[in-house]
Amino acid sequence: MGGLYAVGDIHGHVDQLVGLLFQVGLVDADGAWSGRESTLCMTGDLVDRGPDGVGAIELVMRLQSEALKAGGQVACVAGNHDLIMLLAQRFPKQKNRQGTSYYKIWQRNGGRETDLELLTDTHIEWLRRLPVMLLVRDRLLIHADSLLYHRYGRSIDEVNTRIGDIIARDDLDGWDILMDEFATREAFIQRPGGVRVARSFLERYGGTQILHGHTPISAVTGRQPAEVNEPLIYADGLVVNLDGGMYLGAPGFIHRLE
Ligand SMILES: [Mn+2]
Repeated sequence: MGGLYAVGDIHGHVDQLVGLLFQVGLVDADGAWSGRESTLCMTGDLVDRGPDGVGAIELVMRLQSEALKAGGQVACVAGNHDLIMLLAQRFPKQKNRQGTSYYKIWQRNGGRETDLELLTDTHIEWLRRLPVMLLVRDRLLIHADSLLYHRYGRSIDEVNTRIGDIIARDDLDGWDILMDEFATREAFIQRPGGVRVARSFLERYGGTQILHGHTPISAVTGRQPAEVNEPLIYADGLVVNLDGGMYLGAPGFIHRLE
């Protein structure tokens, strides 16, 4: 079995990601998967706020297929930015319960017009099928440090199926609720309660450690984004925040778990 690696929210920073992957040997000088049987976990938020969201989608799609052929894996969950871009693409004029159009919400959240122009049906289908939760080896991979997942089920399959249904059926009420839920964060960080919350989350969904993005580490620690070069491991080691804050100008990092 190869190594286990994880990276946080990319937000369109494709060149930076390729550079980081090259440093740890997961891609070669041409950017092709060279990680053999290794596994790379990604927390989602591939798009928005950065230069090349569609390029990030294409990179992850390609690395998934190259890794698979090599006996490795690139596991990626959907982040709220990936989902809101889907909404803006499909229902730009539709308004949420607060009366704001999805297009405007997406734009306010850092949506890039060029990404929407470059987005193809293949990208859209791939995004629509992204899971929101995965067990990778014994790590529980999610996007948000939030208990929103509880609302959708008691198992990984149930959560992925219920959220997948909302997306597949274009259930706009369901979408509204999902987007509101994705605005929450920091569920595992309170002291001392966070440890207990993390433990019960892991008991419910499985795994020994939660991997998440969504909340830049600099926002939690008060450090400068540019200084963040490692994950924030907290809640007695039960939770790993991988969001280096690339969209804030941080260098980003790849965390080796095994
Ligand atoms: Mn993010």
